[in-house]
Amino acid sequence: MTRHFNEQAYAQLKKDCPTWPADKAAEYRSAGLWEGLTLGDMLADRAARFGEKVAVVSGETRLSYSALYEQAGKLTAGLLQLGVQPTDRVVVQMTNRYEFFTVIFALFRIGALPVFALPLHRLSEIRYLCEFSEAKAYVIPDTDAGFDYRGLAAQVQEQVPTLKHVLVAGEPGAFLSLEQLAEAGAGVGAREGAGAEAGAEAREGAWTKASVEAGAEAGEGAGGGARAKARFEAGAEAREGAGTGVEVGDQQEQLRWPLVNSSDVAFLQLSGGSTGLPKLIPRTHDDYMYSFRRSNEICGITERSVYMAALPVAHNFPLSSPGVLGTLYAGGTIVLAARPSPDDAFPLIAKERVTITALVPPLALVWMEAAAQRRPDLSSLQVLQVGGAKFSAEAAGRVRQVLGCQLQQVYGMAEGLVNYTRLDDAEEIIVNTQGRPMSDWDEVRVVDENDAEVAPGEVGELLTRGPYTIRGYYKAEAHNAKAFTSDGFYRTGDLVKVDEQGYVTVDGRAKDQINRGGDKIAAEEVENHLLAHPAVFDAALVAMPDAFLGERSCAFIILREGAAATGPELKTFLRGRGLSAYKIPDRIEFTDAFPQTNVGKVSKKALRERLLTPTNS
Ligand code: OOB
Repeated sequence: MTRHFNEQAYAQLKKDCPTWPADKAAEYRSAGLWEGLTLGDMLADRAARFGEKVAVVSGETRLSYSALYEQAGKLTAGLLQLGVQPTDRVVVQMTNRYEFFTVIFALFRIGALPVFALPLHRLSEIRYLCEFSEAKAYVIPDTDAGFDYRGLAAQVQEQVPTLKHVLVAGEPGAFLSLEQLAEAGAGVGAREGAGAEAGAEAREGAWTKASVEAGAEAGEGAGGGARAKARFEAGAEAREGAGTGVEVGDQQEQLRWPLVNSSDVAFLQLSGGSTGLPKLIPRTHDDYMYSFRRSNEICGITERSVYMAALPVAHNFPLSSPGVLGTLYAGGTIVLAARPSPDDAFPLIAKERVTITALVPPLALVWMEAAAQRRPDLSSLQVLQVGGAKFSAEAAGRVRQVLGCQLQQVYGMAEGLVNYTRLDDAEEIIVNTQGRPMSDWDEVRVVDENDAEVAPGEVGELLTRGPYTIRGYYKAEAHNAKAFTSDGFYRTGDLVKVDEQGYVTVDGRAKDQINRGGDKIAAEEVENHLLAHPAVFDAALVAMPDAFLGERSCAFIILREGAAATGPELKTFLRGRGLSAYKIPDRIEFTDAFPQTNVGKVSKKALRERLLTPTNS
């Protein structure tokens, strides 16, 4: 059993993930924003500190901090045994169940990268993610909401040769279950002689030590936690010294722990995107931990907080704003709702005394309507965060009265920047703005088409950079040159106004994307699928206003001469290509020609306007 770690893979990953220039990184470190700790360190430390306290509630399962840490440890050993190594990518498509945490913390500890897919993604998206990230493994639930992910995985594995393993939370079918893997891991960890092996492997290089150590630890259970705490504190001290954190400690200490650097990329998050193929967002341990640590301060998350994840937990909003990771950081309790419907969520809020949760605007509308009718016990709920898409001031103004809690608007992006209204802001600000940047270190510019700053209060595109906003997408050199300014600002594609206090109001969008109630659709991606149909000559996808979702999508189609196709046929065709349901156009319109801009491009603005004038169909 050799687990040689390939230094080349590490160098390649560094190349594929643009990161902060050295001077900025040093600044963020010396200011204490980046603490020099990894997500793995965090869990180990919290297990030592909070032990038997409940970390995650998921259906009938209640996992304590120690149990979570221990299970993640067993899985770490199991994954290593399977051959998962540092820098390997693993597509994680998990519904809201506790295994999400054991899996991602096991991967963090190895230094392998979860690639976060959403539960609604289907063959088209997953195949692409696996191919593009050259994923070694794919983690799924068995079934959810009547969908069998194992069937999807079988198809993906058939089509993506690099994909060696499919791991299943629940009934594995033809694959391997996480439970079996953890058992195997526990076996390795407990086996005598693991130490000897450790010695042998240690000689092979720093990274191999990680694998052995994880195995040894898995057998130790909560005992490892105390050591972890020491290391966590050592890391914090190191910050004051050299500033590199993980490198401190004597040889002995290093041998005991996976050598994952806090400045390494921890995972790849999926971008909403506006181009043909989805982009992957590399987030480091340092930057991500800063983002949820700071979010905790703003959102008042403490060890008494009970955070309910109603949205899919892998999305950046419930994951880190401050979300489930912020909650674990603080030693609070996470409650996983299988579904965000009032039927599922309201009883959970009452039973678990949930204090804070996050929703996209359409769900907030559904909750308000249901609450007005049913008068559920939401007395524990202090804060309702709403974000992901524009929340109308009209609806925002009703939250307090109808749900009896404080509203917090959240305007964020997986690329980094997150804006929050503050809990003590005046009602007028909370209702009418999307908040202000969470950090004084966030740099924000509002610019016109020529990148010139607009006058204060005027609408322009928001550009941003800072200690938790990426400097480039994974393996996307050409795209990065356009999506970032030469001095490293990310072009959000959002049209905003910023007032004198720095509060942001989202006013529209410059990017070619549809925001369907928080679900982002890259127009070009859907257009490319439509163009693959033999009868389609040209296609343009645009947003149409919708009272409930904010926006829905409409595809304008020009058919080839002599060819015929109906709307329903085209939708069936898209589904057949494995496109997930929310990307299937809500409406399809046939036309003879597209209106053009004065530079001869398709005018999506004119197409959107066509949808507003009932005479044009
Ligand atoms: C969140 O992240 P993403 O990556 O799914 O989407 C980001 C985009 C933004 O660029 C903006 O276009 C839109 O979603 N958006 C909003 C918004 N929040 C996000 N537009 C208007 N009002 C809002 N409140 O959606 C996300 C990530 C972290 C926290 C919250 C949301």
